[in-house]
Amino acid sequence: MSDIALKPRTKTKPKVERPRLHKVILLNDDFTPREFVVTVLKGEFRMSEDQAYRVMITAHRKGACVVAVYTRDVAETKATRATEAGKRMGYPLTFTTEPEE
Ligand code: TYC
Repeated sequence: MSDIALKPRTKTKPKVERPRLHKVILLNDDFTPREFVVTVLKGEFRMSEDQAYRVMITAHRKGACVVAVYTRDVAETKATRATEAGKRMGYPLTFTTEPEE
């Protein structure tokens, strides 16, 4: 009997992909005061007055604006906190998240 040692023909592919990033998106509404939107953007997303104003006015004019991208957990936590800040004041202010392509 011949003992032929065969090499295993499977290869393990190292998986080193970066986690997908998720966008936080600000939605426009007719009720939340502009200044409040700016305050929430500054507080939750560490934006300057100028950056926050630009994001707010873009959402106001176009209906929505991407605020920032984060890993999924961070995006969801920030969107929830920012939406709740509006809810506490009785505003319908809404932040959503979606994965980047
Ligand atoms: N549209 C609001 C107003 O005219 C202001 C606003 C801007 C609200 C952006 C939400 O995401 C928003 N008072």
